[in-house]
Amino acid sequence: MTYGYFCSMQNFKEASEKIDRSKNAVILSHRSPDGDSIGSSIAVWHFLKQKGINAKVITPDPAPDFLSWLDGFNEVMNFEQKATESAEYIKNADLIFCLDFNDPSRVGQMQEVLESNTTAYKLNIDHHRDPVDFCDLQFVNIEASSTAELIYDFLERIDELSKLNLSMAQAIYTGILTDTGSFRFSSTTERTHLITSKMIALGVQPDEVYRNVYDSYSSERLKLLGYALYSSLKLYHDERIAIIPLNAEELSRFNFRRGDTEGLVNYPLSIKNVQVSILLTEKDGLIKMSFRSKGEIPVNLFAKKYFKGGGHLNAAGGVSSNGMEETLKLLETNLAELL
Ligand SMILES: [Mn+2]
Repeated sequence: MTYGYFCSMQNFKEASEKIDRSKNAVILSHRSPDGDSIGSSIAVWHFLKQKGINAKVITPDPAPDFLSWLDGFNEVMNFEQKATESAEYIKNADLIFCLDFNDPSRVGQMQEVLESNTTAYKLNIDHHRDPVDFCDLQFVNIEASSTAELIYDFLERIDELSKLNLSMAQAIYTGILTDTGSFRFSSTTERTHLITSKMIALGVQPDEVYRNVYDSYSSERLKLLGYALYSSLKLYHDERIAIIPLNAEELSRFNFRRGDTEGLVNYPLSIKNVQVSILLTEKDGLIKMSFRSKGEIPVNLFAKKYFKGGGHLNAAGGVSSNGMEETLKLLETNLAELL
């Protein structure tokens, strides 16, 4: 494995040659795909198609509807609905892109077939810390705002920036927009804006992307947001920590659909003193947890210690199989560690 931002140019030369020789590629991303994983995948898909390579984007479970306007979204296949067909694609691939995840277990049920293909050239492009060694080339920069930003960097290193077109630019822009919380997280850098400006030069219209991504909610989603903030939000330690617990019954009351709680965890951070925000949602008997923090509070370490999770300093995830009540108790007992 070659790990790090500064993979040698020799590594990129090899990657470029492998891509040129490839006939069948698959592009995989993590469970509960988001704007960054789908945007990055669709950008790479357009690139490979231009190279005359058969390419398929496969996600472990369905991609959220707010991305359906992206050119290529309808071609995305998901393993949950088409397990056999997806597995065939992965088995027959001679080139595999693993985007926006740092550990093969993040692809859920696709892990086995991904690992059983030992002949494909595997590339990992990602920005999560502590990557597992599982690909031939791991182009990982934990300081990058998003994997989408790294797709641009990757194309630059393999000298393929000339392939960028509007569809790719929209996909990359969407990945950056959603993973930076609309350019407001600390991961937003000069480089982020530089790449964004190039996407705009290619024809991306920021207001149009914003409307497509954020102004496409159902009325039920907006009511769920209202309910979560009015009824569910709890504040602890002088309003320095916020928790929003939503159980399965509450979610179904608002006809919950995949993606409906996306971004919800960020709202409590707008309260003056809140340093940490935690969202708990119940699905299939599991409690899914999202953590956000301001400044130097490492929610990834907390998520790892108690909830089999991980992620970034200011944005992490975790999971609990102990039910809502017990999970809340465990959280409340240990919250002070976060301050
Ligand atoms: Mn990402």
